[in-house]
Amino acid sequence: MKNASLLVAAAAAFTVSAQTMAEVIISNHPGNDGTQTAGINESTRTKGMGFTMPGGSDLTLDAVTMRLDINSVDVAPVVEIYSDGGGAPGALLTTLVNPASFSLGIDDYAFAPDGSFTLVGGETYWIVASSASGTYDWKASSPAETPTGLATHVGATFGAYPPASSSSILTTYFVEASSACRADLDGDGQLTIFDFLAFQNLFDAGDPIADFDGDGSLTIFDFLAFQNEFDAGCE
Ligand SMILES: [Ca+2]
Ligand SMILES: [Ca+2]
Repeated sequence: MKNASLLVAAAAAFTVSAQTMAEVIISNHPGNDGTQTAGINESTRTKGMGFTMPGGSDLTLDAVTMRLDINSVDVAPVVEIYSDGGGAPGALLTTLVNPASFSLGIDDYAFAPDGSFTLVGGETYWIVASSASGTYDWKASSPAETPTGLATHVGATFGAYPPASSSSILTTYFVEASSACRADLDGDGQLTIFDFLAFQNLFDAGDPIADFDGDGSLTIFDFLAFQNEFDAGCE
């Protein structure tokens, strides 16, 4: 009984906020739903919006929220992240997961990565919207509103999939991302004693994730590096 209360006290003492709140890194949302839109269909009309990450640390993508005008409820938008191919979408990196449902009319829809997707500092990415079924409009503002934020707008494209032609229509969206928090080993968004236990398990198993000082071997210095990052918290 005494041991149990000690453990609870220890767990409470070790619990600090990991502060892994999502933040908006680029946005021209909500826009003014002007007459300009990008009409998306299954073949000839797809849309790309590109942005460059700020230099420095990597971020974990939480969601891309897009302002869409849905024309039929059985529409199946496809939203993907592409690398940069010289000012236009280059190579497909990941396909985002659609929201649970769509309803007729204009609304905001969040598309989230399937698992974890890292946005690398300084890299350029393109959001590419196409359709597996049906048509919809990705709303834009008139006059055009350039997305701004920590990330930098690099361009817009339109055309057959994947969209390669430069476009002046800047569709309405925002991207949310979080700091990658390496010390939050169990991924619950908080730094607790369970992250210490997770570290110990990884270390004991010889898992390279436990190589926190990155020297290729697991030593006491990895414990110290983990403890330092844990104490510093996550932003
Ligand atoms: Ca944790
Ligand atoms: Ca090491």
